[in-house]
Amino acid sequence: MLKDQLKALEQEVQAALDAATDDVALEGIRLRFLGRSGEITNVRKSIGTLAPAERPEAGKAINTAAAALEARIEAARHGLALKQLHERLAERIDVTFPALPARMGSLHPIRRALEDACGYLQRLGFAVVLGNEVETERYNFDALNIPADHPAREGLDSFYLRPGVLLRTHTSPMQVRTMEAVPPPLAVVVPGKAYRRDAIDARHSPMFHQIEGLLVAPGIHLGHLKGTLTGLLRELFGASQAVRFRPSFFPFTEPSAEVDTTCPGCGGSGCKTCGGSGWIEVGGAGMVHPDVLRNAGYDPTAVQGWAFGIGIDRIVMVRHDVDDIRVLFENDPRVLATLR
Ligand code: 2NM
Repeated sequence: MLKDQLKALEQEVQAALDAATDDVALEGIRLRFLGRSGEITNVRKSIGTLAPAERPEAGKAINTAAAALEARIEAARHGLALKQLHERLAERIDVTFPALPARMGSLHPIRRALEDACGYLQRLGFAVVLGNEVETERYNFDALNIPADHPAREGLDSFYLRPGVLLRTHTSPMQVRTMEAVPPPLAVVVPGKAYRRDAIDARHSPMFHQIEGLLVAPGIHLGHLKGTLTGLLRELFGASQAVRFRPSFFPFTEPSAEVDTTCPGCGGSGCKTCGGSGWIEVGGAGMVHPDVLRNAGYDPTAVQGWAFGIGIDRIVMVRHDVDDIRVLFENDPRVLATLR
């Protein structure tokens, strides 16, 4: 009776195993027959209905049957794994299939603008020099005629590392150092980072990029400056750029001017980028102050010079139609890749 029952279970299990095609089905079978509330458990419960003398024999037979079921399921599991392995081994791998293309890096748009500007000025004969971002007050302020009580000299506007030493607020200190090191005539351009304690917003960053140019030789005048800047801005924005000077004041130049160029967004007719004026401000410029030449060891009665400083970040924003400077410093490669 019990024997027949167990025999039938074994056949049932084998039929189910023969039909199973994956591990999930096998696990289902195991639970159905050997699980806590499975068929074997049901048979075990029926032991209570037998005469006590028959019970040990019955228990043994059930254990044997359960072990046999377990073995069949395990064998089926093994057979299935082997079958899957053979299927995978029969897959063909095309070793000539082209690999995924490697993702190319690219220069940051600020770097590209710096290189475009320096490249143009180098072709005019300017030498590119780089300076340290940590400077002394003497080169950052004193040599440039910036008075001791100037607001920029207070810790409020500049990043001081210790008294007398700060992150440069412009790249001009390196121009002074170059004048000290090299006699006139001199034509240098200093690209690089500068630092001011500005709160971060869509138009300001405490770290920004500049290019400053300096030309010193006998007889140099504002006409050369305007011509050079016009050529530079045409290089950066296209052949129809014009340049406009507006009178201004800097301690290190006299006369001084703000430098505007035709708004590349509208070609001068007025748009959102230029606030309707048709012009955008790109920097400042002027004739180097005689005191600055003298401080650097040059004779202002023998040579004259002009200098300019342009903000590269603003130029990149206009060039690539970016309205928030932070986009340029967050450096999400997916965003930068769109700035062509
Ligand atoms: C500017 C505007 C005007 C400037 C002056 C000098 C130096 F070292 F020759 F005196 N370098 N750069 C200068 C002049 C910078 O930036 C808005």
